[in-house]
Amino acid sequence: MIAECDSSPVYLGVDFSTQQLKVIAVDDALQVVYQDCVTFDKDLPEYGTKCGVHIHDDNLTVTSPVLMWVKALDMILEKMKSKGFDFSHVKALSGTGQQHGSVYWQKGAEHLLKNLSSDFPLHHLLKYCFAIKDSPIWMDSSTSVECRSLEEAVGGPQSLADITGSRAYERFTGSQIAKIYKKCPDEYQQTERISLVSSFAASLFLGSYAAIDYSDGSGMNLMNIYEKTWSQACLNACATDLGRKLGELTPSSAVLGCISSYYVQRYGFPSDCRIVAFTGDNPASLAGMRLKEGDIAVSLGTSDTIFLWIQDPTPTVEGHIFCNPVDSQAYMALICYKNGSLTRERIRNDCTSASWEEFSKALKANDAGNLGNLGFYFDVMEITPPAVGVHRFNGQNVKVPEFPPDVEVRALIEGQFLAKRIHAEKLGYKILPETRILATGGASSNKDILQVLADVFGAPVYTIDIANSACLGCAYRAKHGLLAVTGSSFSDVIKQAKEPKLIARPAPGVEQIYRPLLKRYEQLEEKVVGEFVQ
Ligand code: XUL
Repeated sequence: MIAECDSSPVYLGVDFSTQQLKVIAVDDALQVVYQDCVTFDKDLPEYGTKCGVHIHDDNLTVTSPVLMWVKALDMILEKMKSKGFDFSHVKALSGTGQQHGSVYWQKGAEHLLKNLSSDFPLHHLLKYCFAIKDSPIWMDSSTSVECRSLEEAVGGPQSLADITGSRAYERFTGSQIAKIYKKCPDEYQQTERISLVSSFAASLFLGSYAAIDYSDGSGMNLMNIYEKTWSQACLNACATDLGRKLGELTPSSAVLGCISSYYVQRYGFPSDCRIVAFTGDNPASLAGMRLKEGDIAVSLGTSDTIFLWIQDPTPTVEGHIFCNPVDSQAYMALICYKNGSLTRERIRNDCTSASWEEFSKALKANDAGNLGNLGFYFDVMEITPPAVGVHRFNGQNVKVPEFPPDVEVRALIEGQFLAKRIHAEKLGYKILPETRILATGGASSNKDILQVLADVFGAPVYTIDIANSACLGCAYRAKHGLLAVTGSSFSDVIKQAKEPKLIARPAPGVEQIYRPLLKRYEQLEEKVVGEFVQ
């Protein structure tokens, strides 16, 4: 699709996600007029990533090459240009990135960013700009030691959650920075700015360092989520001179400035194209799905997440509270699961000759409840609950070594959704008659998977047309950022956007099947975690 050749405004959203760089353009009526992507493994094979990442030998450290992200940006803009995308209509641009990952800009990098020559691609110009070439990302779980010392420094896990919205998590940026400070002191010394993936991407467009926004900043274990300032106690516990290296924080809908002249000269963006603060992918998804209080979002991507809109948060040691990206008075609660689409793909390959069609058939081969068989599929160390391995139980709660392929497929999908409902209810979420489940992410295009979601939650499931709600949310946020200065709220701005549509209703009678299964699953989960702890 090519943007119309009239003078109507266009808003751009970009998403630096784990496996791809994506872009969506919407017109003034918020209809999608262009979509594109660059897939890291396929389009940038020279970086040797698998699913966009490098898993190191310890199986705990996970990084992505920062220059790969920069080159992906060159590539996608060139692609858009060669397809005739008219950049001159882009009034505002915003974006998002996988949460928690960090980028370490070398001393002198901002000077280079401010003086980019439009004759060269960015990955040439920024080649020597990074003190750490492999950025730690959200899949990393190598920082348990740093987590414990951060919690101890502020009085324990609950105290840290009371300040930052979460107890210490390995992937959160504070502990990641603490590890780099300890293990690579010279590189840390050489770093003049630390960005999140989102603010790093915003910096590329801005041509200077972009501030970290409140919502993505909540995923660092470093920010006081009520005061929206860095917590000095948390900063001190992680590294010296950290406040200066992180820079200021900013509201998620703030206009950061105009686009760098590099993009004006090289691609024809208008020089007054506004850059609206970038944010994390889950907050951006909340915007793209038009989530309201009472809804629950279920995102089925590389990571699975569930999130809710909340007004008065009470952080606990399970799950996270982030500042809300579209309403500065509100918050969002989130739980993240590492074993999402990669585990679904693995089971699809093992059980159904690598076809989603076959996977759907297998899913439908058994009735709701899977004859009492339940499974836990943690190919990699899970976050909630902290456990690893595959654990299968028959209807008598006896551990079994394997299931027939059909049973395995249903056990995986039912298990993933039972876990999500149990954990959401532990966060205080109540399923009411008006509850809507908003599904997004790659697997949300599979109606059979969404039917199981509706059945397990006992609530209707809705989707939006665009599976990448994070990227779409940023195109919406770009327009909102531009209008927010005149007092428009996000909900006013998105009135014109398409409403989510109903995909699945719970089948009659399933409630009676899943109610006892939820209890059993919860008890078995405790058993699995107990085994792991011993
Ligand atoms: C959320 C999380 C992941 C990443 C990658 O806490 O770690 O969802 O944002 O998508």
